[in-house]
Amino acid sequence: MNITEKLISSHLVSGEMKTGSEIGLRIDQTLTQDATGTMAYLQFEAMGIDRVKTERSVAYIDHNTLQSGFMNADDHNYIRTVCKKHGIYYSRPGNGICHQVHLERFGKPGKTLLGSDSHTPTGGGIGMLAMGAGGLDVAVAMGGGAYNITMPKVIKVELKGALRPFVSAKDVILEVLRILSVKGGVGAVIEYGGEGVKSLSVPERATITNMGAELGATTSVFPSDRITRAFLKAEGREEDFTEIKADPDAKYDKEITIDLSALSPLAAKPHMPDNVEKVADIGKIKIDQVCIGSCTNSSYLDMMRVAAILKGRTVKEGVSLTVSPGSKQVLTMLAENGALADIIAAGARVLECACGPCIGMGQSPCSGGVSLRTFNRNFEGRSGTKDGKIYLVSPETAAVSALTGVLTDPTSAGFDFPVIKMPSEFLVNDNMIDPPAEDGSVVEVLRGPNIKPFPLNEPLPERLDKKAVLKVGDNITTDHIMPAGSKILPYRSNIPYLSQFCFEVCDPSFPERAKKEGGGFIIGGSNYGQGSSREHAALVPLYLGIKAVMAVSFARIHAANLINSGIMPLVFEDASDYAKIDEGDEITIENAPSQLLSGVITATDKTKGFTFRLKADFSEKQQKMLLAGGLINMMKGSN
Ligand code: MIC
Ligand code: SF4
Repeated sequence: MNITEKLISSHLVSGEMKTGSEIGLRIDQTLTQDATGTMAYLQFEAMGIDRVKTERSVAYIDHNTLQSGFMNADDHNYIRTVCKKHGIYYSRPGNGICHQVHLERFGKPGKTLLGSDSHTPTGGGIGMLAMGAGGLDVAVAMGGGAYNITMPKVIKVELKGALRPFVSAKDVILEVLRILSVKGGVGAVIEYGGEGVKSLSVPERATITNMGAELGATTSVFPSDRITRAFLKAEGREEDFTEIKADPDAKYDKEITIDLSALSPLAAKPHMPDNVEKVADIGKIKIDQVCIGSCTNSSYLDMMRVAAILKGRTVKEGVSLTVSPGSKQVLTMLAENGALADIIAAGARVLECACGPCIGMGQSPCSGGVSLRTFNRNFEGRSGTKDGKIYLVSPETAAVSALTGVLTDPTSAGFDFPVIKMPSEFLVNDNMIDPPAEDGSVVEVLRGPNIKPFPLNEPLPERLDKKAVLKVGDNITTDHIMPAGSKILPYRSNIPYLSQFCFEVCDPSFPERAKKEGGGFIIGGSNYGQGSSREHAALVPLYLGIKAVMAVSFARIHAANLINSGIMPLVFEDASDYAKIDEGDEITIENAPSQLLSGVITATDKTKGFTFRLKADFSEKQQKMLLAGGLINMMKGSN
């Protein structure tokens, strides 16, 4: 067996390990963050379960830490108290980004982790089967329920050689994105192997599995070996180590080889993570901003390299450099060894240990500004500046460029390469992680006025007769569907308010139109819903009356979120039908429930006078959910 098969078989509770069939997995650990967590815990409460049934569940506060107004602070209090009551550990604001802290303090090789954030595969860096999901699926897992996925294919990435100085783990995942594209991982787990693995530390592996989310993959995973053991030992928890490796005769559906020693510094150009080119080939474009941090590149190793490059130098005039260390552990260690002083002295603007600019929480670049970021997403508008040009690069490229003022290939800029060793002991202090109460019944859950009930759908009607209220193109991200950023994120627990901003980047008139028409259908191209796990990208369309999304193809987590919300993700049987339908067309689906059960839906475009077929390729459980109008309705119905 390969690693993926080993992890799946040891957690399989239903289904067969046959590529493409539905399987149910036992979930050992869960994580939530605050932008998706409020909804997940409201849903968990609605299930009426007293205490989580997982081995470890943790809630992190890292996204909504800009508290302009009472909303975020109210949500933090809600999450804090709901955790205390129901057996969940609570990582306070300031303690760090969920994925970084989870890797440091809780991740265990061989375990499954389900997180309400698409970058949960970071845990694959330590040999976990770590997957992102919508909040509702995480709530079900906290209640002891299985997580259902389609048995993935396994793509092996064979790593050879070792990275040259100034070429880093970020360049490895950018290379994988260049080869496979943002759709290349759909339905697959990306499994790393080969001699080259031995040259990568756990944080470097985690950078690679983290940004594997941008491939659309179910997850990515590395073996758990002596390097993993050393990392866990340095975190004071060697007892959590288990070795996990692929059998010598393991089989894969596809293999690609990357020679680490042949890689050069790369950048993903605006506005897609797979729009990758060599930094040297893009040329010395003038830059306005550099942001270093995010769950992809904020480890101790990354920050130490950045500090060493900046040491004794000054950020170029006209460039704003921000640095956000990934966790309190990282920041404290930098403070104690003096590296933080080097970062500050060079002129960096040090931000708190949180997502910050990555999710548009401040630090939007200037009009048309060029911003180099060590993050994982450069979707249009995500930075908060619609015409901002975001390039995704390694910390080394970012730091060197901040000094030169232009995009610079760090391998040929005349800098000495800082050799940084992984510490044999990290500074462990869990004083910002609050354990749950022994007796939850005495805890009162605090609910501020910002927390509104979540919307519920209705059972699927016999006949749907609605307009195509919106038509969009390929690779629509959840940032298009439900933008984030500092103005909107505080309302993640207020769906009616959020709904005003649905599809704002594509068509600001959409919410009004959808309301006026009493909802309708969305027509999408390929890879509809890629990116984040935010179920708000399904809950808001549900609130606006969307009954189905008809697309050429869907991203995994978003399709699952739509189904959980009772919205049908339907795939054009003949992709050329996409072009024939225009926004505003009247579309009818007769006998919707029985057609759904048959696996194919025939719809009529009354405006154009033609019929077309849509694949309704759902498991039995998903069919039930769609008929009932979503997971919560289905669960209520079966009680
Ligand atoms: C993101 O990077 O887009 C986020 C914000 O972390 C999301 C979750 C969210 O929208 O709350 C993700 O990646 O799932
Ligand atoms: Fe936070 Fe950005 Fe990572 Fe999402 S991608 S979890 S916003 S740091």
